[in-house]
Amino acid sequence: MVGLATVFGAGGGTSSYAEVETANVIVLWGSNAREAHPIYFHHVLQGVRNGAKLFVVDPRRTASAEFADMWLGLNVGSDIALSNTIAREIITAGLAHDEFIKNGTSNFFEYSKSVEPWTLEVGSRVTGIPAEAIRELAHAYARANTAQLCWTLGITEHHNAVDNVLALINLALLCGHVGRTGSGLSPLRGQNNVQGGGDMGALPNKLPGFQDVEDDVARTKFDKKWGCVVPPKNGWNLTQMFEAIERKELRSIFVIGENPAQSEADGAHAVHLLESLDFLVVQDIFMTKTAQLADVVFPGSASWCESDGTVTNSERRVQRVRKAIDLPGEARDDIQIILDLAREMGHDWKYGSSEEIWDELRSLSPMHAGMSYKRLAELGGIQWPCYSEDKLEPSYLHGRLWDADPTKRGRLAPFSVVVDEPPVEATTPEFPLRLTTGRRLDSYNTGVQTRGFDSPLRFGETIDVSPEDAARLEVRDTEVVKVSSPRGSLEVPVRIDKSLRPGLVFMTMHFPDQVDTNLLTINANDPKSGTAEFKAAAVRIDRIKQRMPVAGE
Ligand SMILES: Nc1nc2c(c(=O)[nH]1)N[C@H]1C(S)=C(S)[C@@H](COP(=O)(O)OP(=O)(O)OC[C@H]3O[C@@H](n4cnc5c(=O)[nH]c(N)nc54)[C@H](O)[C@@H]3O)O[C@H]1N2
Ligand SMILES: Nc1nc2c(c(=O)[nH]1)N[C@H]1C(S)=C(S)[C@@H](COP(=O)(O)OP(=O)(O)OC[C@H]3O[C@@H](n4cnc5c(=O)[nH]c(N)nc54)[C@H](O)[C@@H]3O)O[C@H]1N2
Ligand SMILES: [Mo]
Repeated sequence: MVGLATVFGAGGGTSSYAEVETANVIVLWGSNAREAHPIYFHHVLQGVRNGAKLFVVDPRRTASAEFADMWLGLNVGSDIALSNTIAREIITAGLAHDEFIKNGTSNFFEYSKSVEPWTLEVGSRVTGIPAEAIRELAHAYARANTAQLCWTLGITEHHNAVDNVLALINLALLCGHVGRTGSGLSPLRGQNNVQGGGDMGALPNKLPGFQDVEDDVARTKFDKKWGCVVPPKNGWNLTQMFEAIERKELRSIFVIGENPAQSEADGAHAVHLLESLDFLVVQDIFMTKTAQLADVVFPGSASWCESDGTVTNSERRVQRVRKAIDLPGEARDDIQIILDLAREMGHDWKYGSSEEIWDELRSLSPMHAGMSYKRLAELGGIQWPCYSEDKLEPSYLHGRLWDADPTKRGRLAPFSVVVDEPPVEATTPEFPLRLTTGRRLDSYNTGVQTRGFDSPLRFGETIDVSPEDAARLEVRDTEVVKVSSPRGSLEVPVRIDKSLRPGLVFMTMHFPDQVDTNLLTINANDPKSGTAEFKAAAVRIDRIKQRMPVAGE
């Protein structure tokens, strides 16, 4: 969100799902949508059936890559090098969109100078991708009439996450692939409502509707409505909170719907910090590992199918959700628990229904003003922005940048000079393997919601290793090995996997009770967005015992 907000002023994907189905070129960059966003991937496949060329940029030959016209298997953390190389190739081949660059963007000169050293040869050496493949992606993307650039954590879970995103935005600006039907930039969101959470102000520097906390005019609107004084300074993001606990500046935390004891990088350290708090409150639908550390647990808040309200997806579409089943036992809606707490703190906020809360939001957040419950139901969801009840805005954002009238273009979109930087932790002779972590189709995050029932799909944690590394280490499929990083070690079975290149190993974070992957990950993060470098740690694999010779071997 930070990268998009920096360039365009709004932290949301610029296109709609329907546009993906009509694009000529689709690039999945650091996204394994086949496994992590299967619904979105259906739209991608529809696009492919309609003739789109699909490129996948990922260190692993993922399930998504199996459907691609071309897979670009880059070295972990070399995305800026790749983007800068593509940009230079587009510029030198005369394929840049000169008219859009002139009318809709700024800072092109500085940017074009900065990518000058990134010849195909240099780019190929740094990324590990053959020069010809880089050239092919560059030409296809630049020549396409419409193109979609989609990314997720392969881009954002790095210490230079924001620069990585800016590097991708540069390519869209260079080719005019933003601000018009069919072309756009799509960061795919993690949860069904993570976009909505941000839109509603669950960010340390934003009020609902992306209004700045530090904007006095915006903030006092909320002061008035809520009858209290909203703190006038930006708060801390998750990573900054953990740093503040370490400095003993933050002494209590209220966690709602998150399991940081198992999802934070460098897990042993994170648990130690949670234990050091004076007061920890957890509100969750399950008794998580974080809840077990808490002083107070609010159990049984309602899950999404038991509650009434809205969710907002990756294409900024606000949709109604309705209670499908009654709350079990004494479970209560999250909002009711929060309202009770507010009352104890002296604020008797009365809302008769989720619609009343929504209408209050509409009165405070201009980008939601036109979305009444009635209209949301009639239209099956509405994308933001939607300023008035009698109008719909285009399905894509930033069309102003193409306006024939220069006075209507607003702030032009700046190119960003971005510098290639390797991951914080280099591989060394002691820790010679690059560990990257991520997801599998049949499990979800820390497993809280996907364990605990019988499923034929579910399998436990493994460390996925290339056939070459397995042979070198003399480890067999399913053999339990010891994996160590500078922060800790664990034992896990090997899975020999052809999708990995030598030197790269992969684990998920889905089975932390069995194998706590985050004992290995590094506590480095992007100072601008706070995202941790989950995608790059250095590890070693040791055999636990001498293998017994097998008869006949
Ligand atoms: N089945 C399932 N679906 C999920 C989730 C789940 O747990 N399970 N979680 C949800 C959540 S919270 C999120 S945020 C999303 C995440 O969705 P994704 O981001 O698609 O999932 P990941 O597997 O974490 O990472 C994506 C890819 O990044 C690649 N990658 C690693 N390092 C690099 C790099 O340096 N450069 C590039 N270009 N790529 C790299 C990995 O190989 C991986 O294939 O998924 C959501 N959907
Ligand atoms: N190694 C490694 N670690 C990672 C990542 C990675 O790629 N690699 N990815 C990171 C990312 S992108 C993410 S998003 C995090 C995810 O990390 P978390 O968000 O900490 O993990 P979840 O398992 O999704 O936890 C969600 C919690 O919300 C609860 N919950 C669900 N519905 C409701 C509800 O309606 N009300 C309430 N009160 N609670 C509810 C669930 O029971 C669960 O305990 O992990 C991060 N950690
Ligand atoms: Mo996520």
